[in-house]
Amino acid sequence: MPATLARTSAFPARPAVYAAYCGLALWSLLAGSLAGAATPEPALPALTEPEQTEATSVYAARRAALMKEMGEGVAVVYANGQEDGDGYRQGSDFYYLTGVLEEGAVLVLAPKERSYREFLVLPNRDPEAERWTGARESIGDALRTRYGFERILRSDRLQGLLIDLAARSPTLWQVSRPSPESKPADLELYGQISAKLPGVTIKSLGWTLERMRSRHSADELALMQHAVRISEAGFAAAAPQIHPRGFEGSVEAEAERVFKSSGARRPAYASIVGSGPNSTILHYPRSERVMADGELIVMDMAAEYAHYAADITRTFPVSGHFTDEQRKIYDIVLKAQQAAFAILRPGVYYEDLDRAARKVIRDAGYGDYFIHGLGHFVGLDVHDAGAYHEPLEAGMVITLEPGIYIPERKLGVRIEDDVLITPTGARFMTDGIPREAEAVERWLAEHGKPRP
Ligand SMILES: [Mn+2]
Repeated sequence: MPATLARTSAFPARPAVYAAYCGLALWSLLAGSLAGAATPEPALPALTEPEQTEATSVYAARRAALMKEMGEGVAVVYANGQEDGDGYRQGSDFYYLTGVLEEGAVLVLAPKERSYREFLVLPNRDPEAERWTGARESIGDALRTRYGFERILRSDRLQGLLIDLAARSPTLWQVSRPSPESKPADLELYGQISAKLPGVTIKSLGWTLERMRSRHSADELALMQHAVRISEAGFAAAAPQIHPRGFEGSVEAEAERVFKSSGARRPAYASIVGSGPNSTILHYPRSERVMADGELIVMDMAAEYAHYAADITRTFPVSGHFTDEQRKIYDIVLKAQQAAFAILRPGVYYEDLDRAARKVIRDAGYGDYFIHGLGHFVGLDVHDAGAYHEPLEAGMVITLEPGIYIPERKLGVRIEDDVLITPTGARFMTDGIPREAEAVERWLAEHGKPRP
């Protein structure tokens, strides 16, 4: 899914080595090449069902790492989730640090405390509301074990807790990056606390959490790879719906059916399925057009599995074969993606990739038709957290999604893949659906509707 890119940098880079990840990646690369076969699929971590969360120790380790960066003071992270068509979706910063899916929850961290440094604050119980949305547990050992917190309090004690902690270590940390859309509940609370407790300072942790989130563990990468595989299965299931007189909605419905029946809770974003003139609309939301012979169809659709997103776009000819004009544009877009991939390795900056891809499209004469950024980080969110102004590192996953959109020709092409940065270069995680034009035509002949 294309993202609008307007990002600024204010904080310096901080190097980090993820030895465990690198060791594993190296091992799988070696194992793959020695066997002369493709790299084996990474093993999925054990998940707690039905929530699809990882072990509580995973989230505890992340909180410990964040507290190490804080050093002192207090941090509050609000759950900040949102309702979507598939129910409540937990805010990703909060989820990353807790694995807790309750609405209205708050995390409090206080690294200088002697005994209890982390607190989970949950809304008061409401028996009448719970008749509608499901029963919630009372606070007790069972809940403390399930969430991995020694201290769980109710929301009415949040202010008192903060005053207590901030009086002993008077720095209040903004952990989540501010976004133009969101209301900064943490800063509002900090304002209330500092009004009662003179001498308290409010500071930003900068890009610390964004960096942590973008440096994926081996388990996270395995979950994302699985989200990719489910998504690819969705494309294959949707292929027979691509034909003259086919319906965009059937393509979308088949793909999403496979996402959900394969264990995805929801699509990672609202599917974009646009044929003909709709192929040039970046976020075409309706999927209600009947395709015609000689058109292209852009399909930007992927699953979220165990809270992790995939993000894939393919552009296919409705008839099964590209016209000469379509093929020309398609090959330019593919070449732009290949140009970015060719220079991708640890230490490269995102904007260098963008420039490399953009040069290919501009040199071909279509610079004004590539109107979005080259890509974005992928992780818990489809447009994930990450420090775009710092060099890329092994273990990060980004999309490469160049596109050319020519409304006057009713012709749009986008090719989007999820790419893992490895210690020595990069690897396509989305290697299950072809990209080369001829391979696309062969794949459609194999997976699509039988044609006369
Ligand atoms: Mn995307």
